[in-house]
Amino acid sequence: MAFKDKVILSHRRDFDGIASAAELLRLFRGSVERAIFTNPNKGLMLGALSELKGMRNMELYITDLSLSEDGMLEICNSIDEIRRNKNKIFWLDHHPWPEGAIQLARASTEMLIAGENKDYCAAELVYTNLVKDDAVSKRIAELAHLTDFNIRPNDSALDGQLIKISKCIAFLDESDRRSNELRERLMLRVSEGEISGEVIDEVYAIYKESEEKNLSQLKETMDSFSVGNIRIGIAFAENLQSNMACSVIKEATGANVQVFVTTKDWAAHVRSDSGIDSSILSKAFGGNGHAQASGFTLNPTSKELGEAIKWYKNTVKDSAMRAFAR
Ligand SMILES: [Mn+2]
Repeated sequence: MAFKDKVILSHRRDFDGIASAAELLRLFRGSVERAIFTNPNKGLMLGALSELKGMRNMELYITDLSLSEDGMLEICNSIDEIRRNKNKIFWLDHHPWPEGAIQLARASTEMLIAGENKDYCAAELVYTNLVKDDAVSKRIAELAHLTDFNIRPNDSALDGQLIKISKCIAFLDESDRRSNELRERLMLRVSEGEISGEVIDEVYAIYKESEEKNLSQLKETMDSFSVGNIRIGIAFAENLQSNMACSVIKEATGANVQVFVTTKDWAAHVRSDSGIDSSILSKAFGGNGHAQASGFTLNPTSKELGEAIKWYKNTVKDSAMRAFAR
């Protein structure tokens, strides 16, 4: 059987994940069975993979998702199980992978491009390794590079569009039906090489309503402290685009390391000024990332929001004292 259905499993929270899927959609036009979006933690990855258990004779493309340290074996077992149903697995990612993870995933995939890549984001890896020749996809990959490496283009109109679509994507980082439908439409729009208009305006209007509420929560929970030359700012909101939230924290506190925590999933998004390695802090909590952009997740025991935030702040503070004191 020559014809195979394609299934895409990509990163839900950022433009690079959506862009990788949009390129594959162009490449495999008409034969993409479905695109699933998730984030690289154990629960979400296993949940996404479990949706594919009954499928046969498909090619599964996993993009912009790393294999998380927590759940590494279970995730690979789940992939092996999918593979035993005559499916093929192609996995392309650029995040740092935990020790032993690449070797583990190698045995479960037909193609694996993984591990920290300081030059290329996932959409660029998809372009150079799979797409190879398509002007629209090339452009999509270039745009993803800008957002993923936090590079602001000189063209202010383009800058505005990238900020806007990134906010929309972060806002849609949920698994309810409405978010899934809007994200699907947004991916289709990107696959046409468009990053503005239509569904993006529609999502942005919904996002704007919630932004005000989230920004005031961010300001109310903001805190900062110093460890030597390093000033760390931390703040919380239910959901905001991470780069934007971190720049608000930086502006308000003067911090050169900014920690933004989304209380919907307790994920911390860490950014730092150049010359400071934010991943030192993230790694202390079992997270990962690059020097200027990293992340980790802590799970507060208290269900009460104020208590949980207080606990989170204290935990980060204690650990930052040790991590950056070295
Ligand atoms: Mn990426």
